[in-house]
Amino acid sequence: MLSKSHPRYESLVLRDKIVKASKAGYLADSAMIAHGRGEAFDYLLGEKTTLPAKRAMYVTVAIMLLSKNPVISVNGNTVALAIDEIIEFAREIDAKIEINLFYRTDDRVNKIAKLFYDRDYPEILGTNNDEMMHINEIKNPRASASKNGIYSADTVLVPLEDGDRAEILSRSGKNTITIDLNPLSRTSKMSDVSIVDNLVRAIPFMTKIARDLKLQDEELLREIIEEFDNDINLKESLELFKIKEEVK
Ligand code: PTJ
Repeated sequence: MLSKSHPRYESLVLRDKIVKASKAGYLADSAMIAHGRGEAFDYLLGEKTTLPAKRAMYVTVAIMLLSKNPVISVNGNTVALAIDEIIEFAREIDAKIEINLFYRTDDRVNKIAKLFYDRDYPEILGTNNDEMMHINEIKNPRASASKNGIYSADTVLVPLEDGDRAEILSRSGKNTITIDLNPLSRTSKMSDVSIVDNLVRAIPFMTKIARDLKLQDEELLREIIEEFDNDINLKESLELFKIKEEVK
């Protein structure tokens, strides 16, 4: 039992989720390494949502609200850390959710799909029953996507995406939005909007933003998007990675 008084309580809760998901058999073998890398970046960021991250999130929500077919991509880590928050966000902005695994196996897909069915979310895409296509006809498993989901999407939000897939998505002309704690990753550099934040903070924050932006004029949403420059924002995100404490 984790004690709430532990100074690293929140971080330990996330580790526990990853460990349980790993035991349940739906995480990639390297999922813990990916999580650990994320933890290290988050530590250096002060485990707080930064101003550039918030800016990128407003732009993300504006783009998704204006999109015809926005899709949120989920992998093992994302499901382990934030499945309920993802469903809530998808419902708030009327987006689809697609299982999109870098290390895809039928068993992992079935296990993840069941987690969505158990939460009364039968419309989950990317399952083994789904019609899968190849983005831009690239015959590479990294380009596979559900016909009604990522394949035909105009906007794709991909937390923790691999660089190859981010590149394929970005080249396909889709609005590619990523959540990645590493501002130097190929994924962050390839994307149209890069949210440098922990997805466990970013997703619920965007649900709140959506509740506000849904009430605003489309013109305001377009202004938010037009004023945004991802390269500048990414540089600002990077500058916030510094050691703020002195060693005694
Ligand atoms: O479930 P699968 O098969 O799709 O596999 C998922 C992983 C994450 C194992 C796979 O995509 C992978 O190997 O990813 P990478 O290349 O290790 O990249 C993961 C990136 O996500 C790193 O840049 C981490 O810093 C970042 N990251 C890790 N945890 C979080 C995160 N970013 C935001 N929020 C997190 N909680």
